[in-house]
Amino acid sequence: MLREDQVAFYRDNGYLVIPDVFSAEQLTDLNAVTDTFVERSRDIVESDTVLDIAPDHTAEVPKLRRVKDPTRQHEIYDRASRDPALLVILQQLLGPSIRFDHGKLNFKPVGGGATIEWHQDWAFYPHTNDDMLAVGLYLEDCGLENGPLQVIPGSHTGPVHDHHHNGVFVGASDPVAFQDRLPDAVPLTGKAGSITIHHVRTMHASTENTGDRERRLLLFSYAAVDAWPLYPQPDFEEFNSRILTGSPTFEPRQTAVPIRLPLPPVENADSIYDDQAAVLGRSFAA
Ligand SMILES: O=C(O)CCC(=O)C(=O)O
Repeated sequence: MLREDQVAFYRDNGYLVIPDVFSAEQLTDLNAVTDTFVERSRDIVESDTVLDIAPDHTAEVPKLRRVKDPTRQHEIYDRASRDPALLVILQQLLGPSIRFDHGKLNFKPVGGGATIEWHQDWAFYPHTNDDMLAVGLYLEDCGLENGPLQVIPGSHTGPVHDHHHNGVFVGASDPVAFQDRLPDAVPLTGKAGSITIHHVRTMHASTENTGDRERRLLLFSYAAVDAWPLYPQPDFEEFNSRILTGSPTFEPRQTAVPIRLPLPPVENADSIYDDQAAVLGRSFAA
């Protein structure tokens, strides 16, 4: 359980880091399965429905960027997304009724890894209310040199920034718009088994991995059951099948949240990496 001061910190700052949520045994199992996806990536030359590879990926030096929808790829990730200790924490932050939204497993291999530009998840999937957050589980220790997630404290109560460029949704915000806040950015480092939590409107980003250890970040997004997506419209049955605690509702809760639509998309974009390739303002070297 989170202490009261941790809950208050999250409400004020829009993020948290909690050590030791997952055990060494859970991490061993998660990493063993994850190794099999890295091995599998050696056989492909372009991204497919499961694996997203970087342009410089080769069989000899695999540059896997992401395992897509990990909870659908292996039950070990599904189990992690429903971990009882995690659910208790989520209920403290989101209320009693929780729906799993989506997941991804992002890598930053040794010697680089994709830079993620500043953005708000909310810009990708606005809902009727913003009781939504993302949990990041570090499968390996993640220090400053490994490209940890970075957040701008308190940005979850500010505006939803423009994530468009040339009239297209590029999934990144030009940092010129919030340059004064960049010095406040906090890197969320942590030992393997730690989790990061960021509110759906918190500005976040990450740089490349300059260390000698791979960064593996398993990301799960969750929502209060009564947060209804404005875009795209979900399949009601599939939507409700992802409820982890509580019951379906026909009454989405609406709050006064700022909204921008992630439309139109970049042509043929399949991930944030493709979206952000078209971005204008760059916070980090491309
Ligand atoms: O992998 C990262 O460092 C951040 C990823 C992220 O923010 C995203 O995929 O939306």
